[in-house]
Amino acid sequence: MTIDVQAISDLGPDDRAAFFERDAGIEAVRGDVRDIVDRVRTEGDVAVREFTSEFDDVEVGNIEITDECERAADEIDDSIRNAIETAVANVREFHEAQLPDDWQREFSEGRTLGRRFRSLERVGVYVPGGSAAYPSSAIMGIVPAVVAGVDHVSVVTPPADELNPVTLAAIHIAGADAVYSVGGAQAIAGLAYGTETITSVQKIVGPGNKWVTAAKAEVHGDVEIDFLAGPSEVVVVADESADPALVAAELVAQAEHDPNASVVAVTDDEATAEAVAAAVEEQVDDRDREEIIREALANDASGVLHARSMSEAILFTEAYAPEHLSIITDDDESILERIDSAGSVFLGPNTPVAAGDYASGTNHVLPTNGGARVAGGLSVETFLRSTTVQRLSADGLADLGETITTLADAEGLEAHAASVRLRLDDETDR
Ligand code: HSO
Ligand code: ZN
Repeated sequence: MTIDVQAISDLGPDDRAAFFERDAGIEAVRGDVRDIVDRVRTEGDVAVREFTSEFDDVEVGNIEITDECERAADEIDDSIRNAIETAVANVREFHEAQLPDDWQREFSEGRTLGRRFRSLERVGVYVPGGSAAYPSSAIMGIVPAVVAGVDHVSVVTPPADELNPVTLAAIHIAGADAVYSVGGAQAIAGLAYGTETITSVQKIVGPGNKWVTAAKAEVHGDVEIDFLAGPSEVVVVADESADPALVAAELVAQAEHDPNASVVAVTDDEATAEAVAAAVEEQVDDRDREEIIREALANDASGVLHARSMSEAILFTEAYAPEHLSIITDDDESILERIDSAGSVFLGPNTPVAAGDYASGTNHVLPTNGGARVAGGLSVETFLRSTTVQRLSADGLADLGETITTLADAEGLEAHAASVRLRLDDETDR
């Protein structure tokens, strides 16, 4: 069998750990990445060119390729241009709906508090290249930044003898301000610290390979990052009403991303479990990326699991905290109600994960490796900072005076208390 069928109740501690403790596999490259980052930080463009020659085997001419992207957008086939524009429009619309309003409210008499939101000024988006050139990831990283109002969006994407024109066009159409032909850890270091050519940024977002991810971990602290994203994951929760071919297609689709992808189907119906595994077997042969898919399906963190009840399936899913969760059951909404940890959820048989990967409007840059237990994916908020604002009237301060001075005195911060008493005394003098 291409993919294992197992009962959840038969999983031993090691099997469970394989499912629940996925990791981005960056530790092994941390040392090398630190050296690359240090050299780009101190030597700038010279180091960028040298690493590009060493790792990408490209002697890069101009590091900046902003104009090439504009040209690619002009020259691209209409059908591709239209598809990019539709995807951009849907992603823009969904992210515009996320824009928070500034607000102020009087919580009690004379005590007005509020929040305001302002965009970051300069951000960097990593757009993967190579065998996994993803124009869609350009859209997912750039559009929310533009919607948030970021002044300057820089993009880095790995060089190649022939850059992928669709990726370049998508970068331009999504609205990037500057584009650089550099990838890997050297690109992250360039964005973090700036070089003669590359403008430094305040925050770096976007998925990449383990070098990119390790570099994001390395520079974090000097710059903000979104999160450390690993290989793609999907969990499909299915019941006996699900068409096994659709469930299988979801597993096979995300498996084609990466030999380390993890793909899981969980069902409370044993016959469905067997049918899903059989459908996977049947579909894999027809796929272009069969080899990658087979490797991903054979992962310890991939499988078709049979649960004794839907509750057991839900508990498993919750513990797994998948990047993508597809629910193909009779009562998908009630199952959704019981799940808190998932990056993005796809409800019903007509909602393939590929819809969110490309064009429905939600973001596909999502937390992996259980990150969904504590955080969500890219959104407009990724590119905003918040500020709190307050005003007290004389009466508002008088009402709070005792509370503030009591706590300040208890902390031994007499000057804090004095700053309040001074105002209260002033008030009684008047
Ligand atoms: N499923 C990937 C995103 C993607 N799929 C790009 C196709 N292209 C990670 O969410
Ligand atoms: Zn995908």
